[in-house]
Amino acid sequence: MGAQEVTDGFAALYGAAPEGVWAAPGRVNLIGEHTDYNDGFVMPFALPHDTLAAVAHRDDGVLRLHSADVPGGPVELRVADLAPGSDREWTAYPAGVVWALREAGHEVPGADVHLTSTVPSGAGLSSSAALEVVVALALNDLYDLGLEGGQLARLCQRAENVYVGAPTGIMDQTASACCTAGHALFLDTRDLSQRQIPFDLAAEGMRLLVVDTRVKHAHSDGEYGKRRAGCEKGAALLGVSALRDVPHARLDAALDRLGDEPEVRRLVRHIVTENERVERVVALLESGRTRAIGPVLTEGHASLRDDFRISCPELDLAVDTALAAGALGARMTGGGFGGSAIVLAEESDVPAITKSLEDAFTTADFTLPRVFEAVPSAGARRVG
Ligand code: GAF
Repeated sequence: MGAQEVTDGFAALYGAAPEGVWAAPGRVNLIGEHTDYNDGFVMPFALPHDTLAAVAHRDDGVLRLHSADVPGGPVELRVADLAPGSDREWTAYPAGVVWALREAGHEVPGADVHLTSTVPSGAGLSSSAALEVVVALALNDLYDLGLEGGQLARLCQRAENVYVGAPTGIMDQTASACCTAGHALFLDTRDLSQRQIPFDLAAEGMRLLVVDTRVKHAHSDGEYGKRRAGCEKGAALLGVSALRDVPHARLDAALDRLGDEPEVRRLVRHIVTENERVERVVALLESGRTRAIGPVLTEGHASLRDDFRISCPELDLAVDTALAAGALGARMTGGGFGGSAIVLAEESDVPAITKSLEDAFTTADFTLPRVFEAVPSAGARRVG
């Protein structure tokens, strides 16, 4: 659905034209997994899949939310009654954004919102962040709040952490708000500095595939929070404020100090090596050695599977199958426990890799994955 359809949908629903249409994308993360709540490095890029929002302001304290992708009419809420933990439905994400803006002192007296999305949900591709960011950007424009992308991302993260109750980091919202077409975003989650790294695989005869295993994942359940708590425990035992502060060169010494804590050791090893992998990928891309990032991505998968322990049989099968069929590198992407893998491949190998994935999933009696190409696309913007 494009800007015109969502505009027409808004008019049919609310009886008047919207004041504008905004878009915010999902993302894949190239490298840097679970490092964002450890003050570390990440490197996502925006997908061509967007969430669109047609929005009009209201002055009467009412927030009406509707999604073309969810059955039923608009949900009507009073902005003064918005409270963390009060909503377990999809509406918690946009309502949480309104709550976070108001809590930060911004005047948002209400809105009519009509949404639709092509970002696959539950696939580890940040459909929640796209939903938050599109609403935040629309309200920022309509109420002239003057917030820039990074500030909107932080407010959206607060909505997700406090209002929705999912203890996620800052990567997904920043990716949706700040990515640019043709680039991956190198983000330091400690000082939030950003660098846009040119990432045009097609120009070099390569492709990046997303393999959505269709195993649904969720962040508000316990496993994500357990990993986060384990990392914080590791930092406390090592006497640092975050695992970012453990240098890669001192990893062995740090692991020795955690001798009695095998689980914490594994988590620490993943975070410290993953930060180093992000730096290696940045250096390789900046020196034009794009193909050489493949093995680094694959190393990242092994670390997430064996040390961080957040992969699943479907993700491992996708990675192993793609590599056996000639991929340059492959790894799971996003929070884990299902969701998607990414595969870096020569363009000429894509048909064989796709066929191998279908065959392997059929043989394993798994639901067939959805395989599509990911082209680094634009971040959040006004489209109508
Ligand atoms: C999820 C979270 F939302 C991110 O903040 C990040 O931690 C990611 O999992 C893992 O890298 O997408």
